Amino acid sequence: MGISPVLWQFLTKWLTTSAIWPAEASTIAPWADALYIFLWLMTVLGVLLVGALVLFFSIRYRKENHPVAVQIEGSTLLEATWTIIPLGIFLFVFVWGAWLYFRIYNPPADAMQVYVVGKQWMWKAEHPGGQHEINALHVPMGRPVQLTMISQDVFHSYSIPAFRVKREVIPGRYTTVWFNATQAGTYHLFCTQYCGTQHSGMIGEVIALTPSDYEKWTQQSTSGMSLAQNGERLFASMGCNACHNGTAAARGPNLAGVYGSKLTLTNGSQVLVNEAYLRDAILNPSQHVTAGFAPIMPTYQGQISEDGLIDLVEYIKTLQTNYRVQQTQVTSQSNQAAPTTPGMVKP
Ligand code: HEC
Ligand SMILES: [Cu+2]
Repeated sequence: MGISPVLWQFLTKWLTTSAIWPAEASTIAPWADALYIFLWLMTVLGVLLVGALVLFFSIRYRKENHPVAVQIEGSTLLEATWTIIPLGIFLFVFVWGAWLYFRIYNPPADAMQVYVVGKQWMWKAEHPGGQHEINALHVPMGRPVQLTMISQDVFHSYSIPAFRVKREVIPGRYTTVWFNATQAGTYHLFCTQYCGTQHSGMIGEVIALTPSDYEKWTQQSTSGMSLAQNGERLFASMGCNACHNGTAAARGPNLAGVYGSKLTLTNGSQVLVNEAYLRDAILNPSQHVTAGFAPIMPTYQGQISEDGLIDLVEYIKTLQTNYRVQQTQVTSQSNQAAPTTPGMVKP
C-alpha cells in the first residue's frame, strides 16, 4: 500500500507553501530549523518514553500481580540518572540557542543597510540610494542585508518566515535584524505584534533578486535623491550647520568621521557612535553631552519625522570632511543676506 503521488505532492506543497513549513530561503533558516527539529524530536521522545513506561508499569504492577502495595524507598542512582541526562540536554539546547541568537542578531560588518519604518498599518522601506517602497522589500541574494527599524506609533514586529527572522519594531528606538537570502523568490512579510484593528492587513512581500536583477531594480526605482542627499538638505535647512561646520570657532563638535568612533562624554563615559546614537543625539542632546562642549544644542523632538531622522543619520554617516557643510553654509548665508543688502539690485 503506497500513498498516492498526487496526494504526496499536494501534502509537500501544502507544507512548504503554508505557514507551517515555509521555504528555507536564507543562510540562517536551516540552522533555525535544525534547532526546532531537535526540540521537537526531544519532546516526542519524552512523550513516548513516559507513555511507554506508564503503560508498562500499569500492566506489570496491576492489582492481580501485586494485591498488597509495597513502599519503595527510592534509588539514588536512578534519580541521578534522570536528573543529569535532561540537564545535559537542556544545557546543550541552551548553548545551541544562544549561539543561534547571537548569529541572528549580530549583523556582519559588511552588511548592506536598509531602513524600515513601521506605522499603523504599513511598512515603509528606505534604501540608502533613496528608493522607497511600501509593504515590500527588494533585496539582493547572497549578500548580508541589515534592517534598521523603528516605529512611528505603537509596537510592531517585522517577520519574514522564509528567512526565519523576526524582530520587534519599537517607537523611539532603532532595532536591527539581518539575513542573507539564498533563493530568488517572493516571500511573505508579516507584522507579528497585534497593533490595532487593521493589524492583519499589515503585510507585504519580500522579493529576493539575483544581484543583476537587483541592480536593475535599484536603477528603475530611484527617486533621484539618496537618503544622504536628503539629509544634507535638512542639515542646512534646519540650521545644524550653524554650529557643526567643522571650523575651530564652531560651537558644536566636528561631525566628520564621528560615525563609528568612540566619543567621551562630560560624565566620563565612552560611547560608540552608531545609527541609534546619532538619532538620540539629535532628539535628546542634553542626555549625553560630548566632553569639551556646552549643552547648547536644542532638542529636535517633535520637529522632525522618523524619515527625516534617517536622512540626517545617513548624511552624518557619509561625512568625511566638512567641505560640503561649509559650502552649503556659505550659500545659505549669502542667500539670506542678499535681500537685506541695501542698494543691491537683484538680477
Ligand atoms: C546651537 C548649536 C547647535 C545646533 C543648531 C545643532 N547642534 Fe548638534 N551639537 C551641538 C553641541 C554643542 C554638541 C555637543 C554637546 C552635546 O552633545 O550636546 C552637539 C552634538 C551633536 C551630536 C553628537 C555627536 C558629537 O560629536 O557630539 C550630533 C550627532 C549632532 N549634534 C547633530 C546635530 C544635528 C543633526 C543638528 C541639526 C538638526 C544639530 N546637531 C544642531 C550644537 C548644536
Ligand atoms: Cu503592526
